[in-house]
Amino acid sequence: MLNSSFIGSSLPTTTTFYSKPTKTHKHHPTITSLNRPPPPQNPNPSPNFITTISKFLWGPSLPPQLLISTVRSTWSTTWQIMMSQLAPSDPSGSYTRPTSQFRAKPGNQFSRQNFKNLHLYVGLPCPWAHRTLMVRALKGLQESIPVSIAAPGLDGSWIFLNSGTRDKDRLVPGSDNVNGCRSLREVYKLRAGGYSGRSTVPMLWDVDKKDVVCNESYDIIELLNASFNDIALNPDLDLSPPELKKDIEKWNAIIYPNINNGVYRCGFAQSQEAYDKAVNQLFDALDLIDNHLGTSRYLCGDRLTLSDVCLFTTLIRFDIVYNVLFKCTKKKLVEYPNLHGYMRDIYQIPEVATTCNLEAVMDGYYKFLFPLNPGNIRPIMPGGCEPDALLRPHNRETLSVPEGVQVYIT
Ligand SMILES: N[C@@H](CCC(=O)N[C@@H](CS)C(=O)NCC(=O)O)C(=O)O
Repeated sequence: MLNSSFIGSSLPTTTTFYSKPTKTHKHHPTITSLNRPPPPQNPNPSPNFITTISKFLWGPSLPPQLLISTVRSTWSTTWQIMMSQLAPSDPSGSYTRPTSQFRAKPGNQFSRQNFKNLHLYVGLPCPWAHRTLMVRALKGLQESIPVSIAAPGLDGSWIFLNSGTRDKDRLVPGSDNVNGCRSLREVYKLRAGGYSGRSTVPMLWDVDKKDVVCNESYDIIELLNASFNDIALNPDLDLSPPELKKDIEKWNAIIYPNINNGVYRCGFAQSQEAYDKAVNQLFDALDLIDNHLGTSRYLCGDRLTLSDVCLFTTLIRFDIVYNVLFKCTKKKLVEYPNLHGYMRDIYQIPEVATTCNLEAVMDGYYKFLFPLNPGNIRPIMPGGCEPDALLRPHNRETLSVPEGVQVYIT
């Protein structure tokens, strides 16, 4: 939990907070081997079983050309059908992300007085949900806005685990703590008006009215940042201060289409042209930001903002997932000195690290985005992405304003 000495205005210097990893970091719970065997959930039939069946049907010498051409055309058609469900595209084959149905902006659509008892639904692999967990932790809202963490089910929907294990140091999937539902779809359906759309995370739920308040991540992080200061343990932290709003908007306009959604546009592209366009835009944007971060600690200068939160949740998934599964192959993040140091700088905020369950991220993407990884094999964790490597010194304090000046707090 965030305490006032962490980001409070009494903090003497920022170097305490962003110091090189200390013993606490060394003992951080996320330092577990990420290459340990995956959980015993295996959706694939045994290879021996498949071999026996195919030998029975075709004998030991099925002509490989026939096998390949038959499977190729059947698989391509099935793939197109699955992708049109998973990732709708425009006529050029470019992924078009469906819009969120429940919006809430601080002020106009959301008035704090009308909401007393809220609950957050998330899934750990999801970068959009991760934003909300980060802002909730940084603002110290963990006690007042509890969370239920869904796991990806084999059909790609979000489910709750009855036997959810508890881990006091990091977030793990578990049960629905407020409605007792078995799936997120069931929760959405509890609302008075019913629901037939996509049951996505993150989702902010009104416990008293049994209704969805919002399922758009950027709206939720704006709300968490600005609308709950009466119950936040860290109300002085403003991740979107008025004087930086224009800068934040400018960065968001680069980051969202080219990077956050850009990696999905690479991975879900259904034509070569769509992929080429997306991948070039992605790496142009990464190059630009890497260059900017050579002289600026965060995107908007010395203060962490919502733009950094949004960029971070894509960067932390980059080398373990997007580089491989989504074919974002031009460079690995570890090859970008400034971006990689910047990512480590943010990761080393203790409240941020507790929101990063990288095992759950890898399991989620490789096992459940089945159309992109039909064999369901989870690749090994790249060495540079183990928590030990993420805790390496970043030395980015030197980019902040002179020592002794509090740069984090208004
Ligand atoms: N625009 C939404 C996107 C949320 C989203 O796409 N979430 C995915 C997980 S990464 C999801 O829940 N998908 C389930 C589905 O589409 O059924 C946001 O930013 O909150």
